[in-house]
Amino acid sequence: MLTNEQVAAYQRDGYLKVEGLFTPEEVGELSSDMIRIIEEWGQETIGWHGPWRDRYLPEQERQNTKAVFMHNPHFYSSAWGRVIFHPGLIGCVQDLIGPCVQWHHTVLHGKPPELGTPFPMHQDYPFYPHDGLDFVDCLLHLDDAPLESGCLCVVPGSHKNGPLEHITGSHTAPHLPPDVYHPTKVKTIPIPAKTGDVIFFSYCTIHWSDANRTEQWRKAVRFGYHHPAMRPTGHNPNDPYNNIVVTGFKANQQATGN
Ligand SMILES: O=C(O)CCC(=O)C(=O)O
Repeated sequence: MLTNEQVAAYQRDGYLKVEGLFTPEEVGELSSDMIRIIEEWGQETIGWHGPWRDRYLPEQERQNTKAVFMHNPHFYSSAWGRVIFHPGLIGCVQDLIGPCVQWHHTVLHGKPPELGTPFPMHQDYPFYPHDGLDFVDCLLHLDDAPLESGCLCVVPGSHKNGPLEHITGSHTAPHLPPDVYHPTKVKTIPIPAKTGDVIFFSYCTIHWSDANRTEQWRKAVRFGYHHPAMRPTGHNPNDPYNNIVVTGFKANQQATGN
């Protein structure tokens, strides 16, 4: 699936864009189902709460952004159930973390036209911390995402520092302290994308995205996959931790002694 150069780039930079991984037909079915899911089950919010808004938006916009988040679209659509086994998607993840892959989540980040919400600088690690680093987030673009739509921006190589301390609490979504980590202080690389492109990134890669200031939707769906031996931190080690294995076989290390 991926070339050696692509794998090396992911390991070096902490992200990799694969263009056209999904065909127009594949995205077409997923997109039309997602639009129906949003219309029938979705809810518009302002996006992530928190004091970071003061640092990323002018005053008149701070509480006026729009977002539609949709967890588990497979609860509503079989196309979204099948896609977690998409051979191209899974083949790329296998090249990055090994032959057996466990699915963790699927979530839509929809930025509606005219002030779709921004996201502050953060790692995804604090949202779902696990005891290893082989966790790949995959952002499938259901729409074109030019710069002005608030495309994903990353800090290349930032995954190498591992998990960082975030501002957390009931008042905010986890985010990095803006006095140190802010697009005006840290160089970030925008990754404009086309419909059907997938951006793979480590859950330790620092990223953010700006508001959608276009008249078009910018819908992107994040799939999370990890090595099956990884477990969420803070859970009792004797509790089972299983989820859908999308390729390969999850060995029982205690049973096999391997
Ligand atoms: O969709 C975006 O622009 C940002 C998404 C994001 O921050 C994430 O997937 O953690």
